[in-house]
Amino acid sequence: MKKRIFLFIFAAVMVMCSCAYGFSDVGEESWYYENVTEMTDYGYLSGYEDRTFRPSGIITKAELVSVVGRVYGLSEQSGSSGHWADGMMSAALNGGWYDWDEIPPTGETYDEPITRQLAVKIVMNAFLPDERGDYNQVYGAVNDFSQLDGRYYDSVIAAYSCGVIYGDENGNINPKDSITRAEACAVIMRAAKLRGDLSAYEPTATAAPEETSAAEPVTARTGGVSENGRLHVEGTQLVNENGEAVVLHGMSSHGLQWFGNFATENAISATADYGANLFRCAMYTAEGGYISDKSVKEKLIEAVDSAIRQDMYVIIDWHILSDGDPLTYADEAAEFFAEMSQRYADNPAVLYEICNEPNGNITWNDNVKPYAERIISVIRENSDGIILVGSPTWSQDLHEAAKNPLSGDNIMYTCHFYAGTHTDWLRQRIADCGLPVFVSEWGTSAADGNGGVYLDEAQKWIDFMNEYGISWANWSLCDKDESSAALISGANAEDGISESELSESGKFVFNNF
Ligand code: IDC
Repeated sequence: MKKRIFLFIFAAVMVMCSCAYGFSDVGEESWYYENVTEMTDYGYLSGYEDRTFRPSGIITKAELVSVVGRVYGLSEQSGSSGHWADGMMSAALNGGWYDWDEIPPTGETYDEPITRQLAVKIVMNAFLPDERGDYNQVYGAVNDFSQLDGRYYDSVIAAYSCGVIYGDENGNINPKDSITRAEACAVIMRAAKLRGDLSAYEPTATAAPEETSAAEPVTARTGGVSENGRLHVEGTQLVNENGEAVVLHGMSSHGLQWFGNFATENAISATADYGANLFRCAMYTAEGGYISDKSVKEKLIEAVDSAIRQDMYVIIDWHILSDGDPLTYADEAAEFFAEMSQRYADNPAVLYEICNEPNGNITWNDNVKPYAERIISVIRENSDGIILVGSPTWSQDLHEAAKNPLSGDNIMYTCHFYAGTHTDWLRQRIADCGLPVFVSEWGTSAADGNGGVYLDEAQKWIDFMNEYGISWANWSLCDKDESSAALISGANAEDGISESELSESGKFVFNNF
């Protein structure tokens, strides 16, 4: 009964308003008149100051999600991008209306047009998540069905079957085109009405997007996964999805078994706020790491997932060190990388570093290469992602690897340096080796992680890596009392990292992201 009364008032208000405040460009005879009027009367979406609605204008991702959220009655959650739509975007993402890679929570694509297929998915997930349709029928009826990306099949089939969307005069749905404001109104209102829970139609006090969008600037992060996509190796260079050279810069964690509290989403996000587009998760095998305590894997997964949500590239590092021969735990490594590559199979963000630093009485030919061949074939069952391979002498013997390199695509060789220990000769080795090189760990200190810091030499390294387009991760994001640590003792990265919490090394490194 209550619903009926509400509906009646709703209709009366609608008629009154559409007379008094009608938009000059929304004629009563237009097919979208009713939907646009309903939407705007209730403040879910507003028109422009000049009393136009601009029905064929595009609607952005943030606008669409916000409007759906308002009609649905979604409660806002906190977000960190600084965008006006943060609250709704976080709630919608957490509610599973869309996936992180479709609209990364960092906000840089919030103001881009939304595709029709994604809009339909969000609308259906919000209002009609259980609706299904018949694949064969829709496939037969929609001419450009083949244009759809597979992940949208279910939503589009359901939406078409229950009349939330129709094809155009040619039977096309144009899934990758943008959706207009008028179309969005229609699709949202049709779905909301089909759900039939009219209580959600009650107007909220939230202002319409146009009125608030100018208020705050978007924190723009660049160089992330949404921008560069899947990575490849071309010649000696890391390139993005479009074949353009790309460089990744960021922090390595310290040992996750000790300093996992600096590999949280907030801490990782704080490095991205300074411009990092990479995070390395160092999972020690020995020294209380994975071999003796498998629970550190959960910490690693948490860190990897966090970096992914922050739109960053992320390295899964099998951090051998005191266990210098990678063959020692090759069985465990094979099992571990089988699981990780299965888990992150299609995820473009993930890079695999299969042996941090081989060292001791071992060689490339007899130890590292056979180990690498075994682990690479395990990963390749699931993923074509970038694989980083170390070399003897703590990942400095590139010249040995170069004499007998691995075969296969998307393989890079790591070179690790510490500015207080490694100088010109190691840069020369990189320049001469002819291999694709990735500096997955370096420090401003001496090789023991302490001493210095050696910023003049570190600057030479930065200049060199910039010249050669080499990606890097710096050791390490933690507050340990050693000079390579980026944070001062007692720093708290949970509420962001302030400049005063950065160590001398941290200041230098964060300035170079
Ligand atoms: C160091 C840490 C230090 C720790 C030590 C042993 O900074 O706190 O006690 O490992 O676990 C590497 C290694 C990296 C080292 C680092 C500095 O990959 O694990 O971290 N380093 O010694 N290779 C060269 C230097």
